[in-house]
Amino acid sequence: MKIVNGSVNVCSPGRNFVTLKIETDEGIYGLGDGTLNGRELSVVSYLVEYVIPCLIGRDPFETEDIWQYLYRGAYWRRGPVTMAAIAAVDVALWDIKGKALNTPVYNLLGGKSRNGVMVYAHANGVDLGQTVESAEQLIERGYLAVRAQSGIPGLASAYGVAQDGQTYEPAQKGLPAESAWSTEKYLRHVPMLFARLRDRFGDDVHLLHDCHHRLTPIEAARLGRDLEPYRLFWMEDPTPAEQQEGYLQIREHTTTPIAVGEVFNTVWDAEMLIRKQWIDYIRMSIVHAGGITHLKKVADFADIYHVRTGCHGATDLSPVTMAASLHFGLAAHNFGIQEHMPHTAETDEVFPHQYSFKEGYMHPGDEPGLGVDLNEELAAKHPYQRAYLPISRKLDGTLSDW
Ligand code: KDG
Ligand code: MG
Repeated sequence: MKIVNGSVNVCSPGRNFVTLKIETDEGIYGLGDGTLNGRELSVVSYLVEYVIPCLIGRDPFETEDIWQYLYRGAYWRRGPVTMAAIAAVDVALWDIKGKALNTPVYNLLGGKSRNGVMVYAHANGVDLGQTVESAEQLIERGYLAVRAQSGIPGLASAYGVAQDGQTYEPAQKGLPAESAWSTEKYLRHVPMLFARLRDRFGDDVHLLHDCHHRLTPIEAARLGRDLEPYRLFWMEDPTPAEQQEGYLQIREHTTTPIAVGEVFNTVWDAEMLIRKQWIDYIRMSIVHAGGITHLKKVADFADIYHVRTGCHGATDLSPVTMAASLHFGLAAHNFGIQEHMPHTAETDEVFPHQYSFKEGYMHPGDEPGLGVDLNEELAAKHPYQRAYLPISRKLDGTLSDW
């Protein structure tokens, strides 16, 4: 089998998505996601101008060699644009392999290690009461694990909290929105949220929280300690991880489990974190970390050090990535949990898919390949619109981590 064509679709059914379609001389095609929130067209240009021409004529079964060709062969390694483009190719090729062999992708990754993929959903509200209510609705819908984010008294907006009863979606049209941040107010408020949640829902539900890289290591250590009575499943992205040793400081002070990695691109971003066992969950995603080929290596490496997976799954990761993550999560031995932030109905229509949710678990379905498609006619009705993630400033105006 030979690759005969590659094309990139950019659409915006509620938010922007970049989808690569690779076609073969046998009529089989595969899809890969290359969406990089707020920087989408840079991946498009990388794929169209530099990557696709190198794929024509190649055997789509050679996922390892093609991955190495695109990674080592570029000389300029790593970075989110490069790795999202490589991921788009890699996932499309695994989709082709599955279809050609008439088997779901999870069978190519070792087969099922479990019956379903436990997912967590997002509860949020402008105050504690609304967040508890939102968690209750999710638990009633069958979720066994809930991430909770709440508005903070004295701050007009907070990460992960929807405005005016809308669904939370951070990227917005126009220039980047700005929000105000106060670590002090946040650190006072979050333990109250989890006290309320544990009190209301008891011990069985898994509770998670995302700090979104906003704390210093010692602030995160303090939050981890304050949250210990509420036994979180994880505290996510407590501090930026460019300086990996910051995580040692957190680890030395708290037993609250730590998750990080949604902005990582290769195993090298997490190598020390994993090897030193400073984290419990690695959250790298298939789309931003070079595809299934690379994430499998990361997971196998992490497995040796008791680190489990917890792949990023926000709405800016398209249904193609969601499907790929579910195949991966069904197969990986050290799977921990998968994020599930459901897409809008418009997005689900543009990307018809086999995956489904039942009683706290998701399943990728048993169709050959990934079990997800792209309705190009419908996609054309939702043209790309430039959008940015917000930025964040401290109360005195200093730019801080969003
Ligand atoms: O594009 C950025 C989002 O994917 C990110 O803010 C979502 O932190 C996130 C999460 O954990 O889902
Ligand atoms: Mg996050």
